Amino acid sequence: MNLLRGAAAIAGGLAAAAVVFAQAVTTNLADGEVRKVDKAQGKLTLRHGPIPSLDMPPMTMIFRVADAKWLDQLKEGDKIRFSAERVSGAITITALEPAAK
Ligand SMILES: [Cu+2]
Repeated sequence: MNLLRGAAAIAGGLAAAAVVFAQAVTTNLADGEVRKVDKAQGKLTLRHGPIPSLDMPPMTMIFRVADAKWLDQLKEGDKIRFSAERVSGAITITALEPAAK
């Protein structure tokens, strides 16, 4: 009986973790508009909205991107949604997608 209860508790814990993860992904996406693409440096200049995960207000700034190949898909004026994290002291875009039209 104790074993069964333990298994149920673990399953419940995983379900709760999945829900929290989904919320975090949704709320961590910030809006951005591409101002400049620097493929040589692997950097992207964005005019971005608030980034709650970094406690950052809207501004225009330069980001590193986790994968420089993403820059091939982008051009000035594109609207995107993205998440950013501090990686080794540099603010880095860790995920991005085209903004829904
Ligand atoms: Cu900023």
